[in-house]
Amino acid sequence: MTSVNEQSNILYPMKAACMLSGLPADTLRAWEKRYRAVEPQRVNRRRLYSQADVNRLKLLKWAVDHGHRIGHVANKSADQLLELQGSLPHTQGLGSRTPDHVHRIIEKIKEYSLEADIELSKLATMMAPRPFVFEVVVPMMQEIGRLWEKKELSIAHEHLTTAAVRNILAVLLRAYGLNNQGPAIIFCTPPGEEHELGILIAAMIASIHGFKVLYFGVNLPLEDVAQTAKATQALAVVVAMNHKIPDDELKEQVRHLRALLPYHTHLVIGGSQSSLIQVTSTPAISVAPSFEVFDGLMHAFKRNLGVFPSM
Ligand code: B12
Repeated sequence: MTSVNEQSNILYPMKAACMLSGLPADTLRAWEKRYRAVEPQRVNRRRLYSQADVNRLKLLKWAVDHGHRIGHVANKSADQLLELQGSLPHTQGLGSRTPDHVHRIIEKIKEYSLEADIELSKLATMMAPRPFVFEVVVPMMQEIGRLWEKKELSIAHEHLTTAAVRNILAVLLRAYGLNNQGPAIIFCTPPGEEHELGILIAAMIASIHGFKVLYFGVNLPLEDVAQTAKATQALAVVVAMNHKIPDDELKEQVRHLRALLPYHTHLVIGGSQSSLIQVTSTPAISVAPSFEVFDGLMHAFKRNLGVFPSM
C-alpha cells in the first residue's frame, strides 16, 4: 500500500505513473528528457511522481492523442492544457472521460480474463485509497452499469466485476480500517435491497475518513440494524436504497428505521432512491444520493467531532 497518508503527499513510482496516465515508460522518459514535460522527484535515483505530475501527464496525453505536437504543449500550464480541451467542442474533456486504466480493466472483463482482478489489485496496492476509490472503482462501476444497460455486457460479466470489486474493497476495508480511531458507523442495505457495491464504496469512504466501519452487507433486517446501533453506540447508520419500490413503502421503511434507532444515532440514506426522502433535522436523517455528497457529510461529521487520525 502507499506509504504516505496525505493525498497531497502521495508519490507514485514510475510504473504507477505510467499505469495511471496511460503512457508507456519510454514515452514518459523521452518527454521528461527532451521537453521537461514533468520533473519528478528523485530518491536514490528512482523517479517519484506527485499527484499533480500524474494529472499533468494525463492532460498532455490527451492533448497529443488529439493531434497536438508534444513539443508545442509540453511546457503549457495545466490551465492552458485544459483550455485546449475546451477548444475542441466535438470531443469530450478529460474530466468527463472514463480513465484509460479503467478501460483496460473493462477490456479484460469483456474477455472474462482473470487479469481484470490482477490489474485492479495492482492499482489498489499502488494508489492511495481515496484516488483508488474515486478514480478507479467509481468510474469503473458506472461504466460497467452503462455497458450492462446497453447489453454490451452479460450477467456473467457483471458477476465477475462485482466479485472482483467486492474482494478488493473487503481487503482494503480490513487493511486500512484496523487502526481507525473514529466512532463506529454501521453500513448495510435494508431487506430486499440487493445492490451491494454502493454501500461497500461508501463504507470505504468512511474508513478513509478514519471512522470505525461496521459493514453488514445487504438485506439486514431493520430490527437488527437498530440493535447493532445500540450495542455499538454507533454515531450513524448508513443504508443504501437503489432499486425502485413504491414511494409509500420506501418512506415507511425509513420512518420505521428512524423510530427504531437511538435518538443520538444519525440515519444516512444513500443511493439513487434517497432523493425521494424528506429530510428532517430532529431526529437526524441525511440523504446522500452520490458519493461526493456522502464524502462531504463525512467531512461535516468530523468537523463536529474534532480531529481524529485518518488515512
Ligand atoms: C449490478 C446490478 C445489479 C446486480 C447487483 C449485484 C450486487 N451484488 O450488487 C443484481 C443482478 C443483483 C441486480 C438486481 C436488480 N436490479 Co440492478 N443493476 C445493477 C447495475 C448494472 C449496476 C449497479 C451498480 O453496482 N452500480 C455501481 C454503483 C456504484 O453505481 P450506481 O448504482 O449508479 O449508484 C450511484 C448512486 O446511486 C450512488 N449510490 C449507490 N449506492 C449508494 C450508497 C451510498 C451509501 C451512497 C452514499 C451512494 C450510493 O452512487 C453511485 C454514483 O452515482 C445497475 C445499472 C447501472 N447503470 O448502474 C442496475 C440497476 C441499479 N438495477 C435495477 C433493477 C431494476 C434491478 C432489479 C429490480 C432487476 C430485476 N428485475 O430483478 C433487481 C433488484 C434487486 C434488488 N431487490 O435489489 C435498476 C434500478 C432502477 C430503479 N431505480 O429501479 C438499474 C439502474 C438498471 C436499470 N436501468 O434498470 N442489479
